[in-house]
Amino acid sequence: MSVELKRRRTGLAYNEKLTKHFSLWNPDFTEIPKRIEKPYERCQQYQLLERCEPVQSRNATQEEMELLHSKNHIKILKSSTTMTEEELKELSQKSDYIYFHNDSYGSACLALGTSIQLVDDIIEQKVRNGFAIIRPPGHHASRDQFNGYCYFNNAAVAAQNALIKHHMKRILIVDWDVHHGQGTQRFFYDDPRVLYFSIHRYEHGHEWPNLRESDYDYIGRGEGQGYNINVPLNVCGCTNSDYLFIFFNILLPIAYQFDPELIIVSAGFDCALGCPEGEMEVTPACFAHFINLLSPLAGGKLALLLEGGYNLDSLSESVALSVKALLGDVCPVINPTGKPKDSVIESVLNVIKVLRLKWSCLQYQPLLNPGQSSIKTLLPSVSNLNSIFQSPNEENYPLIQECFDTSPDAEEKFGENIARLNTIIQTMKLRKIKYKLAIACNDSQGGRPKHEDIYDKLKENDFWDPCYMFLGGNSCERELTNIVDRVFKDEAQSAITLVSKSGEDEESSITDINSISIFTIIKYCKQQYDTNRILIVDWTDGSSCCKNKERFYDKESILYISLNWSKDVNQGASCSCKTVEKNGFNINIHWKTGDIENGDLIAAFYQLVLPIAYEFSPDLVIISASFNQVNKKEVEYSPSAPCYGHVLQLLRGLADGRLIMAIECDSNSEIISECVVSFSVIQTVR
Ligand code: Q9C
Ligand code: ZN
Repeated sequence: MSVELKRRRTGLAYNEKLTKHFSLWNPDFTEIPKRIEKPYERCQQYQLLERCEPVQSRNATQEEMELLHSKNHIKILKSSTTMTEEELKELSQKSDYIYFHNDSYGSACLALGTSIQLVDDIIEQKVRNGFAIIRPPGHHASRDQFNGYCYFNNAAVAAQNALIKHHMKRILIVDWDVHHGQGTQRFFYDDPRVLYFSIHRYEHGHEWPNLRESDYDYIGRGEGQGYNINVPLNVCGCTNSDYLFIFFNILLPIAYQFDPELIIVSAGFDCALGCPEGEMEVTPACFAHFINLLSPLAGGKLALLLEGGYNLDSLSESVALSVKALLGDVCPVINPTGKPKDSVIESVLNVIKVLRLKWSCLQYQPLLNPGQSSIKTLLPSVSNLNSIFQSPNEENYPLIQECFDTSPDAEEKFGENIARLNTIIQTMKLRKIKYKLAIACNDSQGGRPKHEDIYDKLKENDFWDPCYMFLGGNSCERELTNIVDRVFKDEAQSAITLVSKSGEDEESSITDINSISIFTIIKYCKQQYDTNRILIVDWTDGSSCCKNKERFYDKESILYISLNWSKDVNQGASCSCKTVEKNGFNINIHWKTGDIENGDLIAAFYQLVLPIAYEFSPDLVIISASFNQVNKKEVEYSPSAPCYGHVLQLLRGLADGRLIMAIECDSNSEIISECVVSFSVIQTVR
């Protein structure tokens, strides 16, 4: 196997020594050794271990600990190694939600070193991305403070190490643990090189760690202003819809504009369905979608470090599905998304309100008037502040601190969530597919690249992946039904077919031919596979919307979104198509040639295509594409080929990865290879 192929593997870090640390006086205390054993076991059951590259677990060096922690802090932790139980108890009571054990130092040291190692391996391209199944967690630890089961801040130190040792300039830390990572926030509050983004349960300050600084208006300071983003969740029960809403509206646009070189995820699964700490309802499969959405960024350099997660079943399932997503497996289908909660909308609008001056990608949002009734700034009144927020100098905590809400309402909801979780886990259907991509190349049809051309191009660029499947066909129609069969019979995740202009027929435009192919595909899918909902995304040139309108108009089972290029600059304005017709099942975005660049395409996807597609929840996505406008001299601006690769990667999260792409080609094997490469951004499916 070539080095290039090897470097595209996913790293997995685990060490059973990390199970040694536990609470002596309350062995069932939430942060228990099983929290890493069970997820690792689940990965094994899904046969993921053999597909990953083991990452060396190692202890952090003194120097590494000192990157962000004080000598005194390290000394105290080290001294706990030889303490008696009485001494351990005494020390534990000085910190909030912390217990000390003789192995706490050893475990914390190993968890930290392993985090650094994983991030190093990703930066040095030894692995493409990776997951560290570690404990104790880290994001609550600050320079001089043990807090919330955390001793060393794994994510922050790994990021600092990447800044210092690898001279990284832009690192994104995404913290989806249900608690605010106040430790991480404090380290990088003034630093524009590290963008800290956290979604957390806040309840207007009533949720632990009860800090004023966890609210949305803490956006960083000085040079670092705008590089700290808090999305406070003021209600429980937030779902996939709420989280994806936050991803599409804040995280992803800003991440795109920030353009990180590396992404570290403080991956806590206490926001997952069934976790009693978070009382949120993100389903395990949704984490795969988070990863898929982030994966085009930073060249795929994504390091997930385990933080919280206290329901072993939901934690294990979520971790395993995350690792699968890192491996490039298709994302399991999630329920159609719906309207986010009003409270979440309010938080998102508040975040946009304080950040829109800094991040121009947010400026297409309407300017918010603070007096507007829908966007309240619901900070607690001043008289309340002391009773809600923690004072920093508290120094005496009970030895056994309660964790879960035991009110009857919460108990009942908890029971429902567990039942739902169990159903989800038991009925989880995962597509197991040998080939990543079926490519239809019928050499007998003139006017399009032969499969050898594509093959050569891929090899030239070291993108060759043994998971491509080349198909022929005696006729156009046979070829199309063939690729549909491959995709629905789970032989290939996705498929590409090259649609060519037949002969020299001037009357029928290329666009028409593509439409005919799509019709063939749709008809066959409905006949043979009983598909209910098909999403068509069309970015061919010309005004195909006007023609396709008639054809795709009949049924609500087809959602047609076109991002259309008009060859004639004025055509966009004068085209007779309305932007949205037929109850919203036909959506036309008219673009003028030369006006559009990468940011516009990305914005259209985050703002329109993806939210609508996730709500529609198709069982097949058809992409009708042409790339004639890419790389053409006469066009001043146009999205680049890799940018199209990115949006393809985003669409791959839908329909269990069932994507069929019909590309119009005028013999440009270069661009087609580029497309094929975009399906290989992540490593092989085997
Ligand atoms: N519900 C991590 O998840 N419990 N630490 C607060 C209020 C403390 C969490 C109780 C949670 C510490 C890494
Ligand atoms: Zn947490």
